[in-house]
Amino acid sequence: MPKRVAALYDIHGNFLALEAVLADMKKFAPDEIVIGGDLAWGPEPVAVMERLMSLTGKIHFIRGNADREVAGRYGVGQGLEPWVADINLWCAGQLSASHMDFLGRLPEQKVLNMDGLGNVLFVHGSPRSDEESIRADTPEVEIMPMVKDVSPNMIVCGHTHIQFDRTVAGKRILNPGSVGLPSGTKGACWALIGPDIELRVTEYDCVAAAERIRRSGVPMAEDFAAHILHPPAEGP
Ligand SMILES: [Mn+2]
Repeated sequence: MPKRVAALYDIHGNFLALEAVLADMKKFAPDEIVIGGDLAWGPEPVAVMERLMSLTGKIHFIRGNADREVAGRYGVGQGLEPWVADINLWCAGQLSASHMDFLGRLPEQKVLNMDGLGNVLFVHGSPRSDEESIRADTPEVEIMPMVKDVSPNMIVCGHTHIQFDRTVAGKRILNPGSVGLPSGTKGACWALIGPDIELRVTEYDCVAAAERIRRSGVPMAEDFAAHILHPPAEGP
């Protein structure tokens, strides 16, 4: 059987969305899982970290910008917008030393050899930055310098929270979308990779998720809840 990998990106502390994807994923029995960064920054950092750190099997974690920022306790002094910093420091305050240590040690990239697809590079933002955006409509001329030193023919990236699958600048570039804070889609977005590519949207109880978010104590809880219930068209 060809290897099949589940790619779960941008969970952003949405515990019920993560649970829904993990349950849906079981049906496909993927051989390996890639958790593509931005794990904890959001309404339920502790529950999400506990769940992720207890997963068994072949799990590869890569680091998102938000993981770097939470682990480093970034605030406005490190360049975060005030509202991002509020949430960031609240998350850092919720997490245990072992959660913070885990986030602080994540590698930036992972390469997996996939039957039929060759080597696949997993990153959070772009191959050269965890906070650089590649979108469905990013012009080829902008993408070319981001991928020029990449040897794999396929790149999986996240960060912008909207699914796409496009071939540009000589690379197939896939964004699995966001598990916890998707834009343009209601549900929890992820991807199954190998040998085909399947962009999936797992429906879950967004009303229950919004209720948990309101009780979480996270700053801007109402905005998180509104995002889950009525996803904006545009990604971050
Ligand atoms: Mn990100």
